This record gives sequence, C-alpha cells and structure tokens, in this order.
Amino acid sequence: MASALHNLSSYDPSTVPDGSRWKIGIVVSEWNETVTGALLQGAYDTLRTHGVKPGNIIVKTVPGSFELVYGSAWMTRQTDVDAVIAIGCVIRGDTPHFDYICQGTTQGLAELNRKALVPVIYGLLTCNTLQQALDRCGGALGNKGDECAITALKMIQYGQNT
Ligand code: DLZ
Repeated sequence: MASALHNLSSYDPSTVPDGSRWKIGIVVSEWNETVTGALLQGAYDTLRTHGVKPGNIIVKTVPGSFELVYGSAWMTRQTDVDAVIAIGCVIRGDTPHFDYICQGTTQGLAELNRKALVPVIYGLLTCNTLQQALDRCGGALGNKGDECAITALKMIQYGQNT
C-alpha cells in the first residue's frame, strides 16, 4: 500500500507480542521537537498498551537526527535494552543539507541494525513540509511512533524465536 494512504497507527493488536518482560530504549532528536515529542508519546503509549512497564522504557535525547546513529549505538552497548527505537524528523529546507542528513542517518541506522545484537527500529520522518510531518505524528495518517513500538516488540520476538 502506498505510504500516502497507509495509516501508521493501524494494526491488529492480537498479532503483537506481550512486552511485559522486555526493556526498550528510545532515542529522540530535539530538532522539530513538536513532531518528535508526538512520535515519542505515540511510541511510549503503544509500548504501555502492550505491557511494557514504565521503568523499562529508557528515553534519551540527542540534538539532531544525525546524532541518532551514535545515540542508538550507545544505547545498544551501554544498556541492557532488548530493542532501540530511533525517533527523528527531518524537514526539507532550501539547501541539500536535508539529503545529507537523511542519507547519513539512514545509512548509519541501517548499518547499526545489521551489526547490533538487538534490533534498531527506524523512526525517522523525512518530509518535504511540516504538514507532512504533522500528518504522521498523530494527524491524518496516524503516528509513526505507534508503528515503531509495534515493530520493536515484533522484532524482539523474532530474535528470541530464531
Ligand atoms: C542542521 C539540521 C538541519 C538543517 N535540519 C534538521 C532537521 O530538519 N531535522 C533534524 O533532526 N536535524 C536537523 N539538523 C541537525 C542535524 O541533524 C545535526 O544535529 C547537526 O548537523 C549536527 O551534527
């Protein structure tokens, strides 16, 4: 389904594993804080809905999305989390900076996801406009934070079943 039509918060709750035994790290970028704060809230609430205890949700902030790579790597090495969710929002400006940040962050998180012992979930919004971001952090298209929380729980289960 094209992402433009996909509600990021729609899922079948019966397919989501219980998270009551698991610890989740969330790394959040301070840039575009209105958006990243709403993504964080979505992820937090969805993890709680599926049994993750408040004390088992570890939140740390980084200055910008580019720092999500180091922040997430730190979280995988220095804590005993079962998964890391990286949350950021990049909005296109007038310079190519947008492309460099998106590419660098995405490649860094992808590499970390291959190498880390726990899953690293990609919660980076890359949008042309603020409205597109607002639509995806609790607006018309749901909340990508919800999607990231569900993905984290499913990937922890994946790692434990194989
Ligand atoms: C510099 C910058 C710019 C222009 N735009 C964004 C953005 O839209 N979203 C975001 O998360 N971060 C942005 N940054 C900051 C970079 O991610 C990074 O923090 C700085 O380049 C310092 O490494």
